[in-house]
Amino acid sequence: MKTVLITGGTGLVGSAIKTISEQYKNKYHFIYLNRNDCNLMNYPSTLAYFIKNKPNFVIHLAANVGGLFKNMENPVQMLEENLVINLNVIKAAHILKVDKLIACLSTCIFPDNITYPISEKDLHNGPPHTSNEGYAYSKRILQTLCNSYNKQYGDNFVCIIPTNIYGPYDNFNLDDAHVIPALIHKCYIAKENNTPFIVSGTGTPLRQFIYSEDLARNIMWVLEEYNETEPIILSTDEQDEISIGCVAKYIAKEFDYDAYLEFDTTKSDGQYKKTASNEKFRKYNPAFNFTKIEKGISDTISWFKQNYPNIRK
Ligand code: GFB
Repeated sequence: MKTVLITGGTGLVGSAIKTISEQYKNKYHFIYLNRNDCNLMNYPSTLAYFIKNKPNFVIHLAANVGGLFKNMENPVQMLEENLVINLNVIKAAHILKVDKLIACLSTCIFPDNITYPISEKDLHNGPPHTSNEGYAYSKRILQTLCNSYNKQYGDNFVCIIPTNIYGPYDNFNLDDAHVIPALIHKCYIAKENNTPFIVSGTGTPLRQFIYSEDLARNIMWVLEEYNETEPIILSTDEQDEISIGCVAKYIAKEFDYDAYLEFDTTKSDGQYKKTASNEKFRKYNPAFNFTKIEKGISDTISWFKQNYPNIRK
């Protein structure tokens, strides 16, 4: 049986892979690595862990991630920590001659001043949005690193580029979280205390949101059937793009929060939009059914309510 090592294995996407892994249990031995098992900031520890576990495949999800406000406040850590983690993991995967490694980027790393929709070829065609420079360049360098190992040594390192991800097992910390988990937590508190549900910014920015379990299925497809080494965007369709204000309304409805939504326009809107084309993915998967945002938010909120005492917050 082949071994699949998942770095960041207990995070949002790693947990989603675990949720859908039942169908693969006779085919792969999955290892869900988290920071307590191995410090990926330390190369000797990283290499030792890889040598001990001898992965055939690596799904590299581990990263210092966060929402708009965490990125705006911590560009140094978002750049430095991700650079170090990526250098260590990619080098160890090369040393162990893994059959395939999948590295996870994000559509926020594409140039900000661009003709939409974004496609894979645009990745390095201009500076990213100022709100997430540190993170964006650490991920662009990860793509260049994978490309360089493929060219120089013939490795099989592939980069996936998801849009904004949400789902169970996310980080719901009010300051560091991405928009959907942050608003779910805010609305929960507003409902509990009968206080205003405050959305940061104007609520007009647009985003494409992919449900974590859909992304997990897409990643297993990339592992098993995507034979290119060129990056691929994993995103819902363009017409599923939605405003932050609309997302907040779906969340309020799910909590039966019927008071007015308030928008704190002193807070940043970040990038107005980053509309991504999934044409390449659709060429391979014309019939893939992405979870509708209302259903995804509803399932995430059910999980949130059931697990509130133990969630990351
Ligand atoms: O998911 P998010 O934090 O990041 O979404 P980005 C930000 C959008 O949601 C902005 C609005 O327009 C915010 O004004 N928003 C409203 C909120 N209320 C809140 C709130 O309570 N918390 C947050 N976080 N946003 C990130 C990148 O960009 O995209 C990351 O910074 C990563 O590096 C991620 O790539 C996928 O979509 O703007």
